[in-house]
Amino acid sequence: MHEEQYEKMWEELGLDISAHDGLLKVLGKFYGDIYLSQDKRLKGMEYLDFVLSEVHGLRIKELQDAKSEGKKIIGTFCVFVPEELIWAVNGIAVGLCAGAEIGMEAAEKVLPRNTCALIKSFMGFKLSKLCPYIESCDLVVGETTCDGKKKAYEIFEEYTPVYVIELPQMKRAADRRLFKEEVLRFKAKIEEITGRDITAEHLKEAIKLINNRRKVLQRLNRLRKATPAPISGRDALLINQISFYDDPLRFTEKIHELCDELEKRVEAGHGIVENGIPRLITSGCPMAVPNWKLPYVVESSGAVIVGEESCIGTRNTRDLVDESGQTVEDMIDAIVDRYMRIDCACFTPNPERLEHIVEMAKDLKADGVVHYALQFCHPYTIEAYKVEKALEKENIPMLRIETDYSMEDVEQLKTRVEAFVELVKQ
Ligand code: BJ8
Repeated sequence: MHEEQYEKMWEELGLDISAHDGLLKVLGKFYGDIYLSQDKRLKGMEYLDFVLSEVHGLRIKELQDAKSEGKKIIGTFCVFVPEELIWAVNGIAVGLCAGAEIGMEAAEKVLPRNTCALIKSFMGFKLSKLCPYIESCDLVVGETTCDGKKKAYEIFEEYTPVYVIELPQMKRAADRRLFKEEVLRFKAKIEEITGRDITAEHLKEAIKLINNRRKVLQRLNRLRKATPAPISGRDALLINQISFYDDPLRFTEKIHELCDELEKRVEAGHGIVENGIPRLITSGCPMAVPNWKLPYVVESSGAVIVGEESCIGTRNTRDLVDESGQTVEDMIDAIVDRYMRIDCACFTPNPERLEHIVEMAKDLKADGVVHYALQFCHPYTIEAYKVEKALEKENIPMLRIETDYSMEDVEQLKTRVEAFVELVKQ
């Protein structure tokens, strides 16, 4: 499709065309500097480069075509939204990204300045008319995770249709009951807006579809145990980021191809870096597209990232939905069980996350952990204390980073990360 045709599509979606052009230019330059400059990239990354180059083009066109066939597009901001229900009614779930600084000024007109960058970003994208994904959505699904998101959705719904799922804050039997009720309420909502009932057959297919996408990402993670690291953390993060909006069937197929290539590289003992380069994992808040700042800083400071303990990472791919259920009721229970295992810092207490981080660090032979939290994110900035203690017990060093989406602190971050890399080398 030609650029002019895309422009027509963006106009029809109501985007601010000149601001949007500016965004695409910045994104292209940023991507070139951070991604295309890497050595020894896998051939399979070409697919990801293509998807990203068409992030506001081809995929949006696909969504528009699906809409004209009567499909509904449902946007989400959190991995707690059980997307299987959306796919089961022949809808399309899209993880809305919220990883750019753009639109902050507009966002700060309705939100306090000291709100986390992720929340300001989704508000800014909407208010500045910059995101074709948000504009394509028939419904955006929010959730009561942190206070910031919960309250921001009340404002967001003045601009776009929003539906909020109540999420418990603890994991007792009563909390599971509450969440199950919420999943059923969401099921009814999705059925209402699509005019379709969720059948056992369709739900089963949807569970498989999304499990398969999780399985290929698990395969990718297993391959990253190899020494030397066969893929950069930046590329692995990008793969995880794209999983939120690409077609799941195509994505799974393409990432399996990439993993085949990776497997050969591992068998040959080749890597993206030299042997002996410190291996780090990042842990904490999700890094949404195009938030590549920290991975770039880490990987240009003499280390390689071998895992992401994050919702755009293992927190989203670790657990599968049990596929043995035969009735809708069985499958809803399996979905509830799987989602209640997510170890987001919004829960209290949250010991599973600490166990998972330690387990991951050992499994991936990581030399250290970079704890990443967005400024003003209370769940993750506060939980960093417990994470540090848990890692300390295992003699695994941790660096605590609090930042936002601006580039102003890059040099300062670099100095701190370089010092940490020196420390873990000893
Ligand atoms: S399950 S991590 S995707 S809530 S960074 S907006 S927590 S103040 S993103 Fe999240 Fe779901 Fe949890 Fe995952 Fe609030 Fe913190 Fe901002 Fe955050």
